[in-house]
Amino acid sequence: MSKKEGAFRKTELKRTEKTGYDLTELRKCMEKELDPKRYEHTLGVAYTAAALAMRYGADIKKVQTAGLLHDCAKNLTNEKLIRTCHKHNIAINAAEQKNPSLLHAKVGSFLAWHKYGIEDREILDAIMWHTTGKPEMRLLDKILYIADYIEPGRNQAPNLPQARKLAFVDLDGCLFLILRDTLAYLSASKTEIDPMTQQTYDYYRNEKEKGGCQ
Ligand code: DGI
Ligand code: FE
Ligand code: FE
Repeated sequence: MSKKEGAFRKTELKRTEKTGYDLTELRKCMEKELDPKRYEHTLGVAYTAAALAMRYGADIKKVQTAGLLHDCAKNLTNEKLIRTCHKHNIAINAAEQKNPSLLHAKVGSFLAWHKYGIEDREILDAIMWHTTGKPEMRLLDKILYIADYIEPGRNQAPNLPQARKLAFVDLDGCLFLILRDTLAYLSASKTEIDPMTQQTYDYYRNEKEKGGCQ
């Protein structure tokens, strides 16, 4: 790996002809970048996402990549998150202004591209939307969103046993359960709700009512 010169000097991931880049290398980068608990969570998300990819026929390497990188901006301070957004023209909405930690998803997606050299739009999008979700999520987006919530290290959320089981039976049913519980939690804790979190919930509630979820 090259020495860091600028704050976001591109990390040179070892690339192989067959795989494009090496997941082991990416894992080592995250071990250096994140605190031990966050790194454990990251591994949990990557393996849970891989299991879901096996179940639903998604690309296993892509979901592991998204899982490994999804919280790569989590150790940045609020100031650094905001500075990074200003420097690279990443828009900050009112909810993010009030609660800058929400920006770790957008900034994480940016760093996955700019620092870690991931070019796959689907991976970058999954990272971008992993906190709020978004309407019309792709399979990869849903897998990362759900894996982040149910990975083995999580123990706080209500209905975790149900969500964990449902994830392997009914992906959209599980997605809705998580969205519903997240919104209930946010409403109860009276924190700012990002418009995208609300829009995602409304979209999937509507889908559920139409019976359009698979
Ligand atoms: O980064 P992680 O902790 O692994 O997980 P995450 O990126 O899903 O972030 C989880 C937190 O984000 C969780 O406490 C709920 C919160 N969150 C999700 N949507 C919103 C939100 N917080 C606020 N304030 N507003 C939102 O719309
Ligand atoms: Fe996150
Ligand atoms: Fe996470």
